[in-house]
Amino acid sequence: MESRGRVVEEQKNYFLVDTNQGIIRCVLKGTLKKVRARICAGDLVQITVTNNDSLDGIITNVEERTSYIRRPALANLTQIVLVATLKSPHLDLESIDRMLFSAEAYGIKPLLVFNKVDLLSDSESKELDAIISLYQRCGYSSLKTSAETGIGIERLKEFCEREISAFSGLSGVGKSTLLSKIFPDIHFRIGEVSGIRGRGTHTTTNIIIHRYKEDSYIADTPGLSFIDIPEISEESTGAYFPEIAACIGMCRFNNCIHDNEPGCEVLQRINSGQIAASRRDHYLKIYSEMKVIRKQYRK
Ligand SMILES: Nc1nc2c(ncn2[C@@H]2O[C@H](COP(=O)(O)OP(=O)(O)OP(=O)(O)O)[C@@H](O)[C@H]2O)c(=O)[nH]1
Ligand SMILES: [Mg+2]
Ligand SMILES: [Zn+2]
Repeated sequence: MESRGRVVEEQKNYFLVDTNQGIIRCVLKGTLKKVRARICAGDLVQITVTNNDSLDGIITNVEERTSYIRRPALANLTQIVLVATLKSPHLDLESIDRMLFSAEAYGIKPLLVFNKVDLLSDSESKELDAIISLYQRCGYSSLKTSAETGIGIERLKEFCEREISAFSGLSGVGKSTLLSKIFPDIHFRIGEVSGIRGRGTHTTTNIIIHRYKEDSYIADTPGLSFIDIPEISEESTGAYFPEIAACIGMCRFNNCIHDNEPGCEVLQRINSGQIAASRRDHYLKIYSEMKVIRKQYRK
């Protein structure tokens, strides 16, 4: 019987495919084996169910993807939930800007979630509101949550509807705790170091996509602090900072990198408070890194 579904887990020799008949354990059709590396969690596939009782099948075809990130290998993500905290761990704007940049370059919509708001004093809450408005001006939506008191959890669930999401953010910001609020029946490791280093003694952890609702999935990606930096030219770095991209064509020099050039529109907007200096600094840092990466790439 033919069916269609989504790969929700990649195991050593099998792919688990979520279909309307349930989870089918599939192998790859011989002719697809050479593209095996390209099939991963999130892929939409056509399958032939070979045994209705044991729920076994064969993947016969893979549909074209709308997005793909290499590490962690995930296909068709539509949303990256960037979890951050003002306190515990301390807010790191550079890591946020790097993750926003990667999400933009991969063409995946980011959502900023500021967790642990229960820990904030009044003045710290104001500080957080200023950060949220900084990102609002770049066009990014934010959500304030507390997995401790439940603030914002219902809204977070709404934001995950009809999306394929992955949670990302520095260790300790509360990704697993938030996921456990969305999926009360699933065990997530909380308060344990799950980063690359901490994973040493464990067997390789699979990337699993949990079905949240019809057409909504959330990827459980242990230790996902950063997603891969995409391979782009350094000149296009600014295109993935929306407020810098908005200045394209407005600087005096058309090859302006918005460093210290005369007649730079970005600098002018920083001076007038429309663009945050921190965003431009992080953009410049990534720009020079992309330059180095590209040089290595050319060698
Ligand atoms: N006060 C408070 N503590 C929280 C909140 N959310 C999570 N925590 C605590 O923060 C610690 C880290 O939470 P985790 O969910 O393990 O963090 P993580 O982002 O999954 O960390 P890694 O898996 O290492 O990347 C745990 O001790 C949680 O109980 C919150 O909203 N408020
Ligand atoms: Mg975790
Ligand atoms: Zn400029």
